[in-house]
Amino acid sequence: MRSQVVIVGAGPAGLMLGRLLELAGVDAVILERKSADYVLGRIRAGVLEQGSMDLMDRAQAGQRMHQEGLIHQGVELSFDGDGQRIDFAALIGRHVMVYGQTEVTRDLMVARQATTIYEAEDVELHDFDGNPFVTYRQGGLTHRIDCTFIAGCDGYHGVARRSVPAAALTTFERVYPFGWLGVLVDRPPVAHELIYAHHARGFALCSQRSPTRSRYYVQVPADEKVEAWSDSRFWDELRIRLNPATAEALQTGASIEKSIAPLRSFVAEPLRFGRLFLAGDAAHIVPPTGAKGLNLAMSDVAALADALIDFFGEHSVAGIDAYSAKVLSRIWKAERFSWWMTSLLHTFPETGAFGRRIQRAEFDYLAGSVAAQQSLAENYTGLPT
Ligand code: RFL
Ligand code: PHB
Repeated sequence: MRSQVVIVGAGPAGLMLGRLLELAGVDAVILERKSADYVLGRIRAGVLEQGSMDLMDRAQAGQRMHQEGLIHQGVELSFDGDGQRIDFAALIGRHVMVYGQTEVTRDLMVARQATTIYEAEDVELHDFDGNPFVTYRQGGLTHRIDCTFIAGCDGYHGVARRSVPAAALTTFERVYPFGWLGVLVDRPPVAHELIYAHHARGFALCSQRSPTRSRYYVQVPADEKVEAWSDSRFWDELRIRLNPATAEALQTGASIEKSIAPLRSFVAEPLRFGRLFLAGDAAHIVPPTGAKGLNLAMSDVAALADALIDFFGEHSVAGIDAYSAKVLSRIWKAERFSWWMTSLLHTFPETGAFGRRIQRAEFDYLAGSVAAQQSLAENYTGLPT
């Protein structure tokens, strides 16, 4: 088989890239290791920036998002129970949308006309400095797809970045000594907007998926086991970390999903190796505190799609030559913001009482400064592409 582009990974990055290419008449096969149901079962991000909403529209996959997505004009920050609302609409005239990654993925799957090969095992990338091809196994047979370009959209643990010779790649990493324990529950959200809370016992986040479905997180040590957290232990801990009025209003119930995600900052450079490109979590990881991971994946593939469309349509290499430097500049700004939000809101055992006083001062500065709030709002709702 031959395809102009082979995309590895059918997460939001791979599916969006595939959709943008197919609408422009560039053929792209997607190879995904898991089944479609498995991909849809992963509960992850919940917040879309304006740029991601626009991209869903460009992909002609935005209809349900506009009907069911919840527009949020601000978020609430809380520090030891003291609240500060960040009013995006008033500060910078922008907003975000709460619409689950699961729904984004589903809408892109439904919109896609071209081939996605699910349950493709042992995907291998070959000769991406010359005449690239990709092999995979399915049904006991090895298959081969020749192509002009390979897009590695296969997430942090994927095969694409690992296929690059170590000497060609520089990586930057910070692993945090904690993770997020997340619970999904069919109960109305505790508040209209998201609440990001700092507490001496650790961070907590009140998020949501719909008017009847909520998503909550608490910071836990990196080595924590999910089995150690019954639903009642989770709700008790969450209540402690929220201010009393919010804790009182919290509607609890049986969890429908519970999992722990480690927190990490990671960037690989560069993002192009001959005819192989990396995009999304394959290229970078941010801690979820800034709600940036999915949005960065979307902005990467928007740039990559434009570059590939120019290559096939106009025979121009300008876009593919510029891709890595262009997206890395935005990636690092999102890394900085996500690190900063994480540093402000979590407890860091090693920084002690001094560290907590600095965090308190940062929060008080934010509460008293329109400029600081505007900076947060600008970053949270998404920097320009
Ligand atoms: P994905 O979603 O990991 O998809 C990669 C796909 O590649 C497949 N794959 C392979 N396929 C073939 N061969 C192989 N060898 C393969 N190896 C892997 C995988 O099965 C998978 O289907 O990466 P992508 O597309 O780059 O998308 C990135 C986002 O998923 C991620 O950044 C976000 O979920 C991060 N994130 C958030 N981002 C936001 O923008 N806003 C948020 O509010 C937000 N909250 C979160 C988050 C991530 C979280 N976790 C669990 C890490 C909250 C959490 C708790
Ligand atoms: C979520 O709803 O899963 C979510 C929302 C905001 C974040 C992270 C996760 O910053």
